[in-house]
Amino acid sequence: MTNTLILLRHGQSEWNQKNLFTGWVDVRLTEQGRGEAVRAGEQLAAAGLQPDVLHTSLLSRAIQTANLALDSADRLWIPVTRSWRLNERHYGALQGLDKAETLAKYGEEQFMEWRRSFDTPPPALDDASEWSQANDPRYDGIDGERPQTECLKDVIDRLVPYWEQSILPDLNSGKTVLVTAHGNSLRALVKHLDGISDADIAGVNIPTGMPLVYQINADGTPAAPGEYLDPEAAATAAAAVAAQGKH
Ligand code: DG2
Repeated sequence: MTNTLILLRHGQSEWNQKNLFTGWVDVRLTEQGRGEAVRAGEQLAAAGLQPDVLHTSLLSRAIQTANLALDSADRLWIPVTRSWRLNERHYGALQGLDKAETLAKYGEEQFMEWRRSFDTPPPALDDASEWSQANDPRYDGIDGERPQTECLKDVIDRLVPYWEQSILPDLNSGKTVLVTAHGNSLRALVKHLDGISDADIAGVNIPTGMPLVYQINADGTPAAPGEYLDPEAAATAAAAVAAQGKH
């Protein structure tokens, strides 16, 4: 007996479009991103997938995506749980910087270390920065854990408890679960689910607005690796994410 888990990275954001490191900065979807979210919901409906509950991050781009996708799937009414533990990886002092300029300034090795290494966080973001979330009231409940930067390992450490304590119980009560989150928070979850090594996760990229579907066993392991509803389009879009900043 398995239950269905649907992972969905938000649609294109304003800062994805501008090629800026985003992390915890709360940017909105572009028109293209809103279209991607609507299409994701249409794809779910066409595949006969009906989410019973929704889990989102606290960031507007994931929340907007969920609302648009659920609207087009006619499932806007389902219960919602939101958590900072699904937030994007905090990108530290890179938040707000242009990806292409950062690549040119620091070179490819350092750039990719910051983007895709497992355990090297970017430099910490000063609380006085305009891109800091130090005074954002939505995180008042997590003082003590409010990050100034994170590597993928840090994201796994804060996300896996949420997977075990909030998402898995929903799956095990027979519900189809939709999770709308981010490129790196979903890479963290996919690494955990698929047992991907610290080295190999560097090569995994999650495209915007494309549902990735798992059948999950009662013990939280997937019956098989996750599958995109449109694998060809997902592979093309994932390759574009991998190349971000390089052209
Ligand atoms: C992107 C991921 O996060 O960027 O923080 O810039 O999924 O919220 O758009 P998202 C960001 P990369 O790690 O792929 O550069």
